[in-house]
This record gives sequence, structure tokens and C-alpha cells, in this order.
Amino acid sequence: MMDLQVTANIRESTRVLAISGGVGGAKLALGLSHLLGPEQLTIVANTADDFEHLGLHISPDLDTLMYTLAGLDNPVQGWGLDGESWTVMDALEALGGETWFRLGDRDLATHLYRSAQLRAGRRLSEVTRDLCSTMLVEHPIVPMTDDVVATMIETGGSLISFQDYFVKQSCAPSVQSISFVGAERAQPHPLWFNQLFDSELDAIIVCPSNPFVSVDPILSLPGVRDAIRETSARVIAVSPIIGGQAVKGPAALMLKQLGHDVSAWGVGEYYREWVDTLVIDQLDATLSARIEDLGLKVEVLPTMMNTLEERVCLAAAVLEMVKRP
Ligand code: FO1
Repeated sequence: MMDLQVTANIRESTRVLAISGGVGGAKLALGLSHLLGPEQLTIVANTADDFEHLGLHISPDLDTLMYTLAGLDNPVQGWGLDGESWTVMDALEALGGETWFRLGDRDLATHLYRSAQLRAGRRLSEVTRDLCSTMLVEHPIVPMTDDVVATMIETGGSLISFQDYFVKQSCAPSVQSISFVGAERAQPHPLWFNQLFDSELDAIIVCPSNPFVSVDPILSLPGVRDAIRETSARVIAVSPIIGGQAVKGPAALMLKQLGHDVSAWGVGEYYREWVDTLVIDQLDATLSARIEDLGLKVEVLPTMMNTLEERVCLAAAVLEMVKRP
């Protein structure tokens, strides 16, 4: 672990559940993992971006979290492994195969392993635990469910899959609505879901992930929204919108296309029914009073997380809030 000059006075009994999608969420999850032990922090990951590609089961957000906590992530791309090679993709391209979704050589090993294990009847959560353990990731990263849930984007009156929208069409189609096929029959994984009913849980931290396609799939699982509304734990969300823009990805586009204000206030309005506190960036400090008018507490912090130190600092500041009433 890197020698960081960040200290946080955290009780050993502190228990936190982090809700996360891919890139942005993984940055805060990494910061939290530097300050909390594996028995203090559980990370629940969106799996509604998962899909079958080239006969393989791909779990983008689980892998981004796993690679980030293992220190193996590609910080420029925001997905996949650092120092990756692309021999298989190049050969596939020469064959005229599908290469719009790029799987690096070493990343392919993850998908081959996961797919074979799932075909042999194992659960996604079990395979994730194996992969994490091989990569020496000690903090539990739990798929939101072991069941199949798929994000579908309605655009131009038809439905397309999330990766078709996101990667193949580079978020160009205008989003009319978003649905999570299979969510109503899926079981939230008990390893994280049961914590919502545990009085020992101190906080749910909603990482700065896309509200519509990373956080909503988790909330759409049966019983989750009600359990979060009724939990005794603090619910603290970090806005993925800074100065009216998403740090990465289509969150700002989606806010606009789905009729919301493209701002941290818009995020607060969207989250207000189940979140207690919204963490916003210093750039958005002038929105504080308006967000408080929504009935939310507001904390203004530096929320850009380019360096490891910034990730740990933000995590420390959020954990400080957990101690306060
Ligand atoms: N995102 C891209 O923009 N282009 C890709 O070719 C791509 C490949 C890819 C392979 C494995 C993986 O785990 C993720 C990958 N992603 C790629 C990222 C991913 O599709 C999205 O970032 C998430 O689904 C959104 O959180």
C-alpha cells in the first residue's frame, strides 16, 4: 500500500456499504478500502451492464472495481487492465470478427475463467470472490444479484442493449427511457442486502456513479429502495456531476435527455427520497442552499479524484461525516 499522509480517526466498529458502478465509483471505493478493513467495508456493484459477447460473460463494473482495488486498472481508459496487449483483438479484426467491444489479452483470461465457471453452474458472486482472491483484493466486492438483469435503453421508439448504446454507438442515441429487464424477479445478494437491516451498519455511501444506469439498477431490485428508506444507517451520496458536467460517461447527457436539471442540484432532486446527505464539489458550492431546500444535508468537498491521495482524502472526509449526527 502506498505511504499516504491521510489519516482518519475511524472507529474499529464502523461498518460501511458502498454502492458503485464502474470508473467513478471505483475511485471512491479504492479510497474507502485504504481506510477501512475488509470486515468494515462491503462494495455492492452494478451488474446490469453485464452482457454476453463473443460467447463470454462480461461484467464490466465488477471488473473495474476488482482491477482498481488490485491496483491493476488502466487509469487512462477507465476500464480493463494496465499495460494490456491486444493480440487477440488484432487477430479477430483480421478475421472480420466483432471488435467494437475491445477485450485485452489478459482481460480475456478473466472473461474466459468467469464464463467457464458460470457454465459449470457456479454463481457470479462465487466466481467474483475467486477472482478477487487471486488478485489479492481483500474487501468484498459483491454483485448486486446473482440473477440476470440487463439495462435496456429506449431510443427512437426501440430498445437497444446498454453496451450497444454506450460503446458501439458512443452514447449518441438520445435516451427516452431506461429499463432493467429481469430486475423484478432478481434477488438482491444477501451479503449486502441483509446489511440494510442491520443496526450495526453506520453508512451507505453512494459512490459518484451514474444515477440512471449504475445506481438505479441496484435500487430497482425487489425490496432495496424500501430497505434503504427505512435503514438506520446514514445514506451519503457523492454527486457524479461537477460544474454541470460528468467527470466521465453519459450522466450529464442522461440528466438532460430525461428532463432533469444538469447539475448537482438535479442529482439531489433525483436522489432526495432515499438519500440524507449529498456531497457536492467546491465548484458547486453556490448550489448548497437550493439543495438544502430539497430536504437534503449538503457537504462541500473537493470531489475530483485524479490521484490516489485525492481518493483517500475524499473517502476520509465522507467517513468523518459518518461520525457526526
Ligand atoms: N468501454 C469502451 O468504451 N470501449 C470498450 O471497448 C470497452 C471494453 C471493455 C471490456 C471489458 C470491460 O470490463 C469493460 C469494457 N469497457 C469498454 C467499459 C464498459 O463497457 C463501461 O465502462 C461500463 O459498462 C460502464 O460502467
